[in-house]
Amino acid sequence: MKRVLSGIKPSGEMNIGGYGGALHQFLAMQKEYDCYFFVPDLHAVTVPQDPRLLNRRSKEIAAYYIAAGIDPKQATIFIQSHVAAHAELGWLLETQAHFGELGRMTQFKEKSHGKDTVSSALFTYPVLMAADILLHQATHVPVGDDQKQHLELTRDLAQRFNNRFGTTFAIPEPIIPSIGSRIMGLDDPAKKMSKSNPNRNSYILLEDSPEDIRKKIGRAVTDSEGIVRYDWERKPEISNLIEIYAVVAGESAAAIEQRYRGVGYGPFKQDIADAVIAVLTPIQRRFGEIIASDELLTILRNGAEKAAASASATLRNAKAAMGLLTLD
Ligand code: AQP
Repeated sequence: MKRVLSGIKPSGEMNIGGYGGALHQFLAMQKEYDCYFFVPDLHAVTVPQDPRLLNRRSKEIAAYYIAAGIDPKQATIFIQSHVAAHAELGWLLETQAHFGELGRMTQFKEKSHGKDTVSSALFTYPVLMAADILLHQATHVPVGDDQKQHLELTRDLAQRFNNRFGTTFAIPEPIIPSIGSRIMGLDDPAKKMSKSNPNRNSYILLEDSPEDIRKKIGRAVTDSEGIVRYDWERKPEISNLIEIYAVVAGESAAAIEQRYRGVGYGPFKQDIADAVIAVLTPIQRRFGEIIASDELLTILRNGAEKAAASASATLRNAKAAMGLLTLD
């Protein structure tokens, strides 16, 4: 059985970066795989969070999963901290991870850069991510470009553990979408579109109004050439806009390039805004219904129960393999 596990951190409001790199991909996967989509709140707290906002955002991310079309009858939707086995396996895997390899993680280097102090949890974050994946025996993990290195570490840890203690974990394969795996900031195509960017014009939120979407895309940086071409090397600003357009319109970059041959950036940007609005409007409507309903909490309760059941055998096997005393 092919199983997928993935999630979006509740570290800020959801934007179309996470939609393109994750949520949009989840939708395509739910029919083909046994899917576990979770809200990694334990990952969010590796950097300071406002407790009240974290609480609300965790619910919101789960509501966006459903509003975008994840069917809770097919997929298991849950909050990471509701299944204690994630933290427990995280600790066991930390005993197998090397200090040096964690220090080489690009995301850690970026997130700790220029900070006087960072939490030790930020340093061990990729090990918890490995635990999330291995605990549920995920065979496939959809990841954005930026998460490739963490998945490589997950595979290394699984292999190291299996070699040392006997086969316990499935070795997961990455699924990197050909389009949407890197959506960069609207203000700077060298930086990933991130929830934690303080510049609100750098991203389009899933909750943005049509007016805000038009404004933000209108202000998105371009070059002065006036040629719509998909070429990340030479035209990162335009390539990023094509990437966003391709995700929301379900078209290839080549088809978009073709259509805007000889047309300037004005109409191109207007059409992107229309396409983003067309995708987000129904999601926003459903989100409004779900977030206000009791159904969401029922879905999360059921999801946590199912995820805990799926986790228990692997956790027990991992503990027993390491020689920890078990009573069953
Ligand atoms: N801009 C993006 N382009 C493509 N994929 C992206 N993802 C996130 N942003 C982009 C992918 O979405 C999944 C969930 O990511 P996450 O929210 O758990 O963590 P993140 O990548 O750290 O997201 P942010 O927005 O940058 O959060 P902050 O600012 O809090 O660190 C992942 O598969 C990710 O690749």
